[in-house]
Amino acid sequence: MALGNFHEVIPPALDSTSDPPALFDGTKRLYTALLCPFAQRVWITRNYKGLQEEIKLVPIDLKNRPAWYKEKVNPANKVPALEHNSQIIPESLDLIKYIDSNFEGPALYPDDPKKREFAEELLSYTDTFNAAVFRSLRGDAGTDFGAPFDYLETALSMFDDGPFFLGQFSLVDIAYVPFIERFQPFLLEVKNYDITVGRPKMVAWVEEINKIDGYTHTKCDRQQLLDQIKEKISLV
Ligand SMILES: N[C@@H](CCC(=O)N[C@@H](CS)C(=O)NCC(=O)O)C(=O)O
Repeated sequence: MALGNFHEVIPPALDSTSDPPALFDGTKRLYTALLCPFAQRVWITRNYKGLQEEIKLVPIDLKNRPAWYKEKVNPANKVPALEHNSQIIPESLDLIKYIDSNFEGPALYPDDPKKREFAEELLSYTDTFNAAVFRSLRGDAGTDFGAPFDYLETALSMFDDGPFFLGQFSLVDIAYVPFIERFQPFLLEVKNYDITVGRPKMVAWVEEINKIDGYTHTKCDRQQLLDQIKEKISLV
């Protein structure tokens, strides 16, 4: 799937001074934040399925959130959230599955039961993976940078019908890529650790995923990502 020449103009983020959109008027809206890796998962899914015209992006300024966002859209006050069929659907992993099942476009979840079972295992590992990397970045005792990436390298060896986690590109790749996009340059620049050394499957995965327009159109500025991780490490 290619976005071709589609060049999306991202609307400005809504903040505490902004009025809400015309909620539940039938418009499908993805409430997002451009630097949020969870929201990026949903943005990639929407792009890959060719839903750029159908699902409108509504960026929210997370540092100066509009009060109506919590009151009327998502009581958890987080992005991402999707407005669809008079409902709000939160939580990125639920949302990427929801969009895949409820909208047109190339399927991102295979039918093969073996692949589905592995997909569930990898999707449920994402939080563990992120937490493990953050613990190692903070230098917690008993942690090392390599272990979570070794897990992914082994996972990437499971199917040989393509370079992605389930062979072909899927929701699993989408769930991980925003985080790898952040961890890879951070580990390289700040910790002098290259996640691709000794991990040939990871090398191929990074190369191939960077050919997917639906993803590359969502990539963030590298320096902003490095600053974001630095901020998170000192906060957590
Ligand atoms: N588990 C949620 C996490 C979403 C999340 O933490 N989003 C962050 C931005 S990256 C957020 O909205 N934070 C605002 C807050 O926690 O108040 C998901 O997967 O969608």
